[in-house]
Amino acid sequence: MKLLSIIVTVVALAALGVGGTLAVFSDVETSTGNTFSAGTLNLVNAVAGTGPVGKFVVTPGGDGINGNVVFGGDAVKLVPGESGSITWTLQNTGSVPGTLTMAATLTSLENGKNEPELVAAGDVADPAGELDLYMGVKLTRDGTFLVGSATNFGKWSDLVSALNAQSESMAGSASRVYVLSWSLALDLKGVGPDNLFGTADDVPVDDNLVQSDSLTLDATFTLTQS
Ligand SMILES: [Ca+2]
Ligand SMILES: [Ca+2]
Ligand SMILES: [Ca+2]
Repeated sequence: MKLLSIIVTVVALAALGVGGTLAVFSDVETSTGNTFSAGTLNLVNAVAGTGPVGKFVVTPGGDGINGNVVFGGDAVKLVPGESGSITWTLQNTGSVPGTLTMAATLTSLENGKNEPELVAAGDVADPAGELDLYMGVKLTRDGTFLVGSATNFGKWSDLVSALNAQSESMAGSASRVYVLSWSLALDLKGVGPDNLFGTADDVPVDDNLVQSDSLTLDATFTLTQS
């Protein structure tokens, strides 16, 4: 009877796993490599230009580098009958979509008045500098006219307004190409009520009004995560 009791106890302990291993069902799954990576957003401005031979200098700009086109340097000023262009190629070189906006200002200077400008043209009490009033401009974005048309130039003030109104979505790697074309007609005129040069309502002026005048366009391009 005692021997039977011992045998039963050993069997019971074995059943509980005491003093040995017990194989059961099991399974293992993993979740390693949970990773968080920030995207990139970077605007690059490449500048190109065309103009009268020997009368323009292009600084091509780049990533973090100011670019511009200077027409009529110190020794080679512009005269009526000339034209040119500035091309801004703006690219989001990052991976994150952004919205492109612009801030543009125009500074117009008289730079003194010689006898033809002051006496013959009567540039006495006008705004400072008139070059911006009689130089026609066009602006396109990816080939679509924002100012002027295929046949007519428009006003500088409209060009500045158009730049400041830009709000363009730009996916990663996307580009926008803006082209500013300008023309100083051989016979200068005002735009007239339709705000376009080369139309019937243009207003004749004395070309000497723009002697020595200059204008500067400053533009800042901003790409913001969208
Ligand atoms: Ca002047
Ligand atoms: Ca003037
Ligand atoms: Ca007109």
